[in-house]
Amino acid sequence: MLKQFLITILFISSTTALAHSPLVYSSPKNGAILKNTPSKVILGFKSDVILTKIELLKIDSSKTETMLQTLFGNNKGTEIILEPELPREAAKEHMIKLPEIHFGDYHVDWRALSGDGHVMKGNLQFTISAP
Ligand SMILES: [Cu+2]
Repeated sequence: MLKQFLITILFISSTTALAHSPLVYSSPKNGAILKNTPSKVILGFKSDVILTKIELLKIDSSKTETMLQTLFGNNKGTEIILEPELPREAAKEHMIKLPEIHFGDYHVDWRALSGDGHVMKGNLQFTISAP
């Protein structure tokens, strides 16, 4: 399946110039403030993508970020280990199960390969409010 998809990517990228497959929706939504702990993160794209990276960080508000750390994405917080299921098959929607997480600010970084062969990346943040 993966091999087929990669062959398709090579074919498409050498013949036509398609648009990216942008993120269309997510759950939690970027900036969401949640009362309940989410059990999963859902990323929905315009068309099939292979998710190649997903990282969940709990933001440590006691650490102040320097400009360089912000730019290079270092030291944003504590990484929360997710099930190592990547790479997945190409799909429009990807669901990532979360371990039990508690109140605080969270940051999700993702990276995906779109059907036109482009690497896309993005992030979203959400907050679980204190009970
Ligand atoms: Cu593209």
